[in-house]
Amino acid sequence: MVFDNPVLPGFYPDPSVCRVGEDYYLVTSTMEYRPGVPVFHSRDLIHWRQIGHCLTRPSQLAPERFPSSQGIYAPTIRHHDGVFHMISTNVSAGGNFYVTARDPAGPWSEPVWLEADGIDPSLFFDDDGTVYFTCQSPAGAQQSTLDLETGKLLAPLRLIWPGTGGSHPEAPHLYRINGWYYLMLAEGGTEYGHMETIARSASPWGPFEGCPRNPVLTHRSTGVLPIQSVGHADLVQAPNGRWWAVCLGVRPNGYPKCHHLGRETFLSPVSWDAAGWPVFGRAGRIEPTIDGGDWPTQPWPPEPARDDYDGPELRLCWNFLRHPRADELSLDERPGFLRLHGSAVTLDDPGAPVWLGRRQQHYDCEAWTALEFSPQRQGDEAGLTVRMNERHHYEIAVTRGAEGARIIVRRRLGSLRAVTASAPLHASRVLLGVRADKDNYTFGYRLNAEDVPHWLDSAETRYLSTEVAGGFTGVYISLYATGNGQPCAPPADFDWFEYRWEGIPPA
Ligand code: 6LW
Repeated sequence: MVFDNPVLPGFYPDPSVCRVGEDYYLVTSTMEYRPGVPVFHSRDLIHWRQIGHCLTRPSQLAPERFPSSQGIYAPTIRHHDGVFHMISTNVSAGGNFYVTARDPAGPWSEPVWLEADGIDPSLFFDDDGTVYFTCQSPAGAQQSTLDLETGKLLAPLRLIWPGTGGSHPEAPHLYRINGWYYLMLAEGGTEYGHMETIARSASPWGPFEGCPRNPVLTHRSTGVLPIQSVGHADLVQAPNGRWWAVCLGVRPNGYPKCHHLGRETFLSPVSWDAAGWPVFGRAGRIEPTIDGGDWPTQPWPPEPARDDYDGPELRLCWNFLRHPRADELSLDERPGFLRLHGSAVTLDDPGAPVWLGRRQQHYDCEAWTALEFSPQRQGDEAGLTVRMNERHHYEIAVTRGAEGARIIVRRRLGSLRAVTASAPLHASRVLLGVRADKDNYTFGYRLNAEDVPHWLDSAETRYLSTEVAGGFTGVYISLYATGNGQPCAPPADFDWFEYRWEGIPPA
């Protein structure tokens, strides 16, 4: 069986995986987006489908306005005694916590908050019933034992392994394999120096002996490889004894290298050498196409490209920005439409605009929406935005100019904000779209679904990249409404939204 990486394209960083019988479950970080921490299910580690989120209620994730790339960091998922545990850090409010569920689709429990500094927490359930809590510290992996009932650490955190000297030792995971305790660690920072190292000991407290081949996974100093920044890995063993790892990585584009889809989830086969150390992929490298050998696959039916907003709930791919929307978004005020009541908050505010987004997961893709909106005041605006953060986004929108409604393309890049194309609009219904390739977004509109698009303007992808915009997230394609400083007078009604990537030829 040959498979393509990433197995979860788009902004799905810091993956963690566990197995229950023949089923695998995976979680990733969500930062300022909600609901928090998506849960994916797979039968083969290659094909994943989302089944829920861990953090769906304000009591789990308070409606605070997390700055971009803050909020929910690196989760770990483990299953023990019929219960799933997801442990993570809210770096903006509260620190480390865990939630539990018997059904990984949810609902998940209220959070149990821990008194422990450090990010990237992890749990390990030993055979004797001891529960280990391991997390990052600036000096390396630190650890304590934990009373799961109360969330109390049973001893002060103790440094157990400093790593191999790389910067940012983080994301420690402890495992027991063949009688050894293995401690795996990310080092080098999540950027191009990222790597994964491993050590082992007869005791969970060390002393840990590092693998002589460390780092066991890295693409640092291999600028030509199409996948970069690999690290932050988690191991899992299949029922047939085979080992695999998930990790994060990026797919840079162009020169100088940039990536705008975020840190994505990759899968690597893992074998063990004669001395009992893991070998990731091919000699510590992960390729875009991997021959996984004899391995049965179980794909899921494809997700529909179009959302008609006919159902009572939003599909799991949709996220809110910083705030769980209640009053400002409705699927039943106008049946068959997603209705947004734009607030005063603008797309440039580090607040919570009325916004609903899905990840851009493919370099070559096209997204369209049908919008019914009649702006009444200058400032009333609704449309489609391609967002990295509040300082780096592009939109095609309907707004009101001096002579009536207009379609505009706007770019917000750092301190620059400019409308770069516009056209008058004499209808209350319009289709707005964006076509993406590796290098450009091209924005257009149609008055009828059968029309050829009027392409208005193009803008470079690289200015929405992590290298330019900073942060830990990736681009979202989103619907929004705003009054730009005052509530938007009319509602914005979106009839449907479509995201296509298969069969889209490169522009
Ligand atoms: C995460 C840290 C990291 O907590 O990035 O790649 C941070 N590693 O482990 C945010 O995702």
